[in-house]
Amino acid sequence: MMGILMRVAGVTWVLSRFTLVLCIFFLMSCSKSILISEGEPKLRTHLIKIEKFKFLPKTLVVGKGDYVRWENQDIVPHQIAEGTQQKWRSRNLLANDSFTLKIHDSTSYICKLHPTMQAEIVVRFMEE
Ligand SMILES: [Cu+2]
Repeated sequence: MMGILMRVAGVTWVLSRFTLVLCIFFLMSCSKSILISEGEPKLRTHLIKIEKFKFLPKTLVVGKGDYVRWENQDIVPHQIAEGTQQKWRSRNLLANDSFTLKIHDSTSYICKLHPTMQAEIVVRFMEE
């Protein structure tokens, strides 16, 4: 009789530990997902510097719907335009001027005033 009681107590103890470990894992996974959703806003603004007649970075990877802001850090004006079909373009950007655009598709672009300035934005698929 004592043997059976001891065995039942042992199994109960193991089960309770197992349940405790499961609860801890569950809580850890919950808090992690909450942190990720708070720490990574879905839409972001990315910066492209225009410096010494170059777009930096030359290739920028963004999420669909993110914003991109170009900042002209040269002393000469630049004008940003979509590369092949001229779907969009900025006004003339003077020194320290900036231009922001919401990005839905991958695109290549140039400077209308200095067409050798070329760069691209690549839209990556969201993992959800
Ligand atoms: Cu330019």
